[in-house]
Order: sequence, then structure tokens, then C-alpha cells
Amino acid sequence: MKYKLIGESTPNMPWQDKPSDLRLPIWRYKDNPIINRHPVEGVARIFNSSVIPYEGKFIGVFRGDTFTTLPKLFLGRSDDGINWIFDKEPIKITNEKGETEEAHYSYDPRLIKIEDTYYIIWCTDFHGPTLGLAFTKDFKTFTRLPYPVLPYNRNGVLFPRKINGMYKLMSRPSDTGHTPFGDMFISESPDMKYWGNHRHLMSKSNIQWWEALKIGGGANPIETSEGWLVFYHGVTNTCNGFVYSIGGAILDINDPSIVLYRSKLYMLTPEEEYEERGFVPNVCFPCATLQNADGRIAIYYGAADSYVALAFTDLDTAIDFIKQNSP
Ligand code: BMA
Repeated sequence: MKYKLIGESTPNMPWQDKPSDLRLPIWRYKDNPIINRHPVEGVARIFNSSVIPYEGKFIGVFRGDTFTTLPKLFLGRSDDGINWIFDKEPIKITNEKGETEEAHYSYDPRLIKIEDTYYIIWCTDFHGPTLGLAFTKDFKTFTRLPYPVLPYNRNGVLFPRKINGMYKLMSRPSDTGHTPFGDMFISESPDMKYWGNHRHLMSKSNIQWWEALKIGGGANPIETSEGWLVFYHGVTNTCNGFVYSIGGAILDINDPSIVLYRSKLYMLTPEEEYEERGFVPNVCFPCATLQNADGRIAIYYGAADSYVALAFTDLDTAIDFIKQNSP
């Protein structure tokens, strides 16, 4: 192993070995998708969802599109990270006074543990699409924090620890609709309440067509010996609609606004039936990873806005690919 995991290791994470005929650095789980349509009563599709290790097992916050097509957040639990059992009711999030604040819609959640607290960041409605932020200590009560950004913004990813005393947030400012532009920015906060010192992080590409329309955050950054390993999504526009692929970059460990390497090539793109065909065709949308000290990485991604799928890579394969294909 050339590169080392510095962040939390999850020994019992799901895994399948690298196939011998690998073309790209990420390989799919053979029994994909792991979450099919109608996974729970009243929910048509679960996708774009985030999972973490919890008490020796796994817990996740899932985007469930209901029969009105409005998305809500659902809690799910799993013994093995593959088979999931979901709560029947969406997560109830209260404000600091304990009053329920029903959001019109909630989607693309990311779940992360920072110190002894679990945070959810997702896209919700606040006079237009904006990031919502909430925390829990026990997965029973969930409390809202102030909106970290102004409207409009639909893609937020937190870092798993403070860096130089500051929490860090990657996000993608947008407009009210299917944003025809989009770069990623990074902001910081001393307390998860006041966010500022905004920096530009990465632009969509004028050269690489797979990420020419917009880019946006994906899984929580992974702390490694080479820097923060980031899987994000890049979008191209075709005469048949948008195509969402998975890309990778490595950010400086002490100042993640510095991009050290970024792959010109996508690392995974829709090629399987469950990625190419669904409610929204041609979407691979990464939202979470699990990793361990052996360098194994499991990537959870939404497929065609219809399913959750699983794929694998390892630190050496992913980091070497990003470095070798960095401009
Ligand atoms: C984006 C988000 C994602 C979705 C994607 C493709 O703008 O809404 O949740 O997966 O579009 O529909």
C-alpha cells in the first residue's frame, strides 16, 4: 500500500475485489442496485443517500421520493451496509425551541460525524433551494441549525473534522432551477452557525466535456496521507439531457481550498441499465463512502434518480488515477 487512510477506519465495510478487466478506477458491486424501487411504504424511490458506520453497524439518511414526487429524508439502518431497513415516517427535524419545522422538500442528504455529533446537510426550501443543516447525538432528536448559506445552493458537503480550528463546507451556488452553471466553493465556520471566508474551489471544465455544464460535491472528503480525497459529480449536457458522472480530486490537507490534483477523466459514468434507465436517466451521483485501514473504499451513489448502488475502489488505485490524469 502506497497511501494511507488517516480518517476513521470501518473494518466491517462491504467489499468486493477488483476485477481483472478493469477499465476505470472504480468497479461496481455485482448485485447492484442495493436499494430497489418501493423500498418502504409510500416511497417510490430511494437514491442520492448517505451512510456512516454506527455502533458497529451502519446508519444512513436517505432521500425518499414520495408518491407526490416530493422528496423527504428517511432514516435507515443496516447490519452489513448492503441490506437496509427504513423508518416508515420521514425524519422529524425540530428547531432550537423543539418545534417541528416541516420542510416543503428535502433532498440529497449528506450525513457526517464530527467529534461527538452527527450532522445532516441537505437541499431544502428557504425561499428557493438552499442548504439545510441539522445535528443529532442519538438519531432520535434532530435539531436545525441556521441555514449555512443564502439561497440558492443545492449541494453541500462538510469535512469530517475542523481544520485550523474551523469547520469547512464545500457547496455549489445555483439558481432556482436546473442550474445551467456551477462551480464549487469552500466556506468555513468557527461554530457551525456563522459561515464565511468563502473561496472558489473548482470550476466546471471548459475542456473536459463530462463536467462542462456543472460540478458539485459528492461524498464526505476522506483524509489520506496525500490530502483530502474527494469524489464529486460532473455534468455534461447532451441532446438527450444531462449525464452525471463521478470525478475525483485531492485537496491540501491543511488548506482544502487548494486543489493539488484533479482527474481530467471521469472515474465512473452511467453504463449499466440501472444507471442509464430510470426516473432520470444517466445519473451516477455519489453521496457517501466507507473506508478502512487496508485502503478499501466503498462508494454509495444514486443511480438514475431511482436506486442506490454501490461501487468500490482503493486508495492506491483512486489516488494514482487522479494524480496520473491531473493536468
Ligand atoms: C440534480 C439534483 C440531484 C439529481 C440530479 C439528476 O440537480 O436534483 O438530486 O440526482 O439533478 O436529476
